[in-house]
Amino acid sequence: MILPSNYEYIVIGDVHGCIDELKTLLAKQEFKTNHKNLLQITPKNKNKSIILLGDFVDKGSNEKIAQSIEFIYKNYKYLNQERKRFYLIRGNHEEMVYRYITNDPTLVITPETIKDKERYYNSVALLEKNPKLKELFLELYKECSVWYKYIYKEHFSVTLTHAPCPKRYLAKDDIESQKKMIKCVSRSKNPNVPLDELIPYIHQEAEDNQHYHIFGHLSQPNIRQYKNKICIDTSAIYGDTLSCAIIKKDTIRFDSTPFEFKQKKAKQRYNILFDF
Ligand SMILES: [Mn+2]
Repeated sequence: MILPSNYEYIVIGDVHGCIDELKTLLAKQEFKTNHKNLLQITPKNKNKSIILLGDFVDKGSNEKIAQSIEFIYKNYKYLNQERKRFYLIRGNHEEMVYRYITNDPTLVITPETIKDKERYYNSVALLEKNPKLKELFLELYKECSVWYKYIYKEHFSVTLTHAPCPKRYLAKDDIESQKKMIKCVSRSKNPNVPLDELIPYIHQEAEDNQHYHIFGHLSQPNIRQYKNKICIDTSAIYGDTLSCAIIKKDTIRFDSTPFEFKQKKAKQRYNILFDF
């Protein structure tokens, strides 16, 4: 899916229920919410669009996940009235939550998957007991794309996906490529492998050019960039920051906002990307 290059894009990393931080970050980028929780279009932001890079559900508290879904739903509808201003990219958490709540027949239920559901996908239980919220989520899920690409003239482009993936799968629409753009090999299942060994292609394929790949998924203590590969998941729900990349013409800049402690932070051990 190609993005029109005459607009500016605010690309936001893994939200995981950090709704307060999402609102703060958007306000810093000229999108302020009104008393109805709607993002206001003003002369300052009329040429800007918002893109969520996936994983807006799970890990946060039930209250904050519910608020996130409601906020995203309502503003997705509201901002996209006259032109598309709000885009969603599918993360592995949206994907798995969708599969659980729709009883996907290809998802084999074992003691292991039941444990995973409680441990990693806490939105499932929340949506199962709240049919109205579940409807909103299902509608948002359908609106998610697996990738977007921004192209500015010949020399500059940015491909956006939730997870890092080998170059050969990028911006392709077959089922295998889609899977690769949504989730890479699991860190939790390979806890003792350094991240750069677990996904070596990401630094091996990095190039010194202006054809960037921006992704999230791998929570990091800060924005990690190596040549044209950039990870913007800066661990908001783990108590660090929520970050965005701002694409304007042929430039990329970044902004972040700290965790606001309005919910309990989740626990994790870092595994740093581009740690060489
Ligand atoms: Mn993810």
